[in-house]
Amino acid sequence: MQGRIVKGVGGLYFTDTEIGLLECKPKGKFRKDKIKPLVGDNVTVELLEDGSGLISDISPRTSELIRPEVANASQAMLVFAINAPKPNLNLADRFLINMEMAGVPTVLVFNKSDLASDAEIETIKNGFSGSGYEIRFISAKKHEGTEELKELLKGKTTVLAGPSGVGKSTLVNFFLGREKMETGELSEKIMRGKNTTRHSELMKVDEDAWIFDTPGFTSFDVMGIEAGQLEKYYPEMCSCIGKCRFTGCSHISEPDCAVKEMLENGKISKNRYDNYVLLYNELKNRRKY
Ligand SMILES: Nc1nc2c(ncn2[C@@H]2O[C@H](COP(=O)(O)OP(=O)(O)OP(=O)(O)O)[C@@H](O)[C@H]2O)c(=O)[nH]1
Ligand SMILES: [Mg+2]
Ligand SMILES: [Zn+2]
Repeated sequence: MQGRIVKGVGGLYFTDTEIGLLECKPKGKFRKDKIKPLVGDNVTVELLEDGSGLISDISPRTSELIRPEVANASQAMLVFAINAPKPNLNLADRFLINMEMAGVPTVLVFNKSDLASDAEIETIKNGFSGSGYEIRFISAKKHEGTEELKELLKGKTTVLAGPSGVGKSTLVNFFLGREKMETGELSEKIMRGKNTTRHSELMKVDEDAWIFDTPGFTSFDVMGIEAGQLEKYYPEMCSCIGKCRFTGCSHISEPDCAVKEMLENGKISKNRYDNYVLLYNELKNRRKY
């Protein structure tokens, strides 16, 4: 029988099948081969006598993310609040780079427009100008921009990701049309989420639209690339590759640099460029093991 893992808790995998939700364990061979089933996996399940299931095969994945740890997402929505909690745009770039590496297209969603000023929205827009990423400003609570966002789910498996307290689960509940996911207030003193969602969960919005709700994160490592490759993961820089005076230009202090020219002409935003420099130096100084 075929199924799809919708939730995993402590080694148990809840799998959506033609006969309903089954609690499944993976076959021993997976542990031996160091393969971990992921939420989102399409699997073959054998029904056991006690009514639970045994995962006997995992279909090849179209994508695999490490953070959040999900399989077969065809699109990501990176959710931040416009101002409560304040967005960390460096974290946004880290996430975007990882999605570029994983080959998963990402839409930027800035939530809580009901609490935001036009100036705050403008600052965020400018922060991503030239990047090519689609940005939506919405209010999950007041249902502003949410119907339009829901349109983007069609035909896709979308993973909602972002820090705690930005409204991912509130948005999921809007998409589902019911209060399935628990949501949590921000802590008042530090305006931060309380990590209400603890496990990634996959849900069906429609026959052809699935969404993952995922736990919030506060940090994000860029793994598996060298500083010199970072430019490849900034889409707006791609047109510059090879056009600087020096081969291997870091785009930081060299003269006649095509990227710095873009910065001067406003074709790459200061926000994106500054984060590039921070990440470049971080990758450069990372200890090699
Ligand atoms: N004002 C306002 N508040 C919102 C909006 N969307 C969500 N919230 C509130 O923000 C708080 C956090 O929402 P959640 O949906 O729990 O956030 P989350 O991103 O799922 O957080 P974690 O599960 O902890 O990662 C709740 O109090 C929501 O009611 C919005 O559009 N406007
Ligand atoms: Mg949540
Ligand atoms: Zn350069």
